Amino acid sequence: MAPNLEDRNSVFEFVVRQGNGVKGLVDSGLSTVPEAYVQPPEERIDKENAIKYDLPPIDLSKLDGHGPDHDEVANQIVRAVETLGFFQVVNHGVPLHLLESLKVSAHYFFSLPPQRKAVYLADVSPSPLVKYGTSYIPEKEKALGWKDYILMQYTNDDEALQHWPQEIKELLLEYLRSSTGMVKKLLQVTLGNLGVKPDDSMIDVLIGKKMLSMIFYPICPNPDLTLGVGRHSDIGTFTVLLQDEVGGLYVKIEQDTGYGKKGDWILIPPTPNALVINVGDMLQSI
Ligand SMILES: O=C(O)CCC(=O)C(=O)O
Repeated sequence: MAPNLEDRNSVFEFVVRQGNGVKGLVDSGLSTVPEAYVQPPEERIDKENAIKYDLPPIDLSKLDGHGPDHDEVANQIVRAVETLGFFQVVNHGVPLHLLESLKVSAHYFFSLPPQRKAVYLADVSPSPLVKYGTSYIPEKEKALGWKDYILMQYTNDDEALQHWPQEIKELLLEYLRSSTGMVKKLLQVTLGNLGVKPDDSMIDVLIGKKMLSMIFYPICPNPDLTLGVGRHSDIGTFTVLLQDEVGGLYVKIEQDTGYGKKGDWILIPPTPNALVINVGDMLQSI
């Protein structure tokens, strides 16, 4: 049954506990965002004054040789890692047909009837490796997040094939393998700049736990009042993001750089065939 949109508990029960998600809320019909999703003003993004990131994506195919192109690209990566901590890459080695299929699979998964997704809600999921939900910590958040997600942890291929959602597991595994290869190259370049020549086992330790998530941001009637994923940093080395053509990824600058001043927001627009790379806390602390 559709929730009473005025009542936070009713919205919470429908969206979070029953697993209908924001997708279910939107499908049940609404013309304004329920109060439970309205972010306090200090949490909202100053989109009007955001700076549009306009550096060309870094061409990773140039890392394959040993000539001046290799060094130039390595410098671009190091500069991006040390300053904004976000950059885009093309010719990254992850097949483009795979990226397109991933977007189709994400739409497929989130368009499943709520009861098919709700089997992966944290309390009932058949595996601790797979979790479907909406806000990350809905009991604690001041405002709920305008998104639904499915998170899959990777331990090994066998467990992934056993536990990840049947219809998408092969594709997700292929993407994980392929993007991990790219992340290894990025780590070699980044650590190489610090004078470290990491071998495979050191890289594996640095990468640590691998996780894959698909996040769906349903169309929002008042996008200026809400956030999909609120302010955060990622804990690992590199996060690889595949955006669709809608966009909406903003980065806040922590200290003055060539990109802008402390406190400025930067919009990272979707770029065809590119992946977005985000430096995580672990790498930042090295
Ligand atoms: O969907 C996005 O582009 C951002 C997601 C994100 O930042 C995250 O999950 O850590």
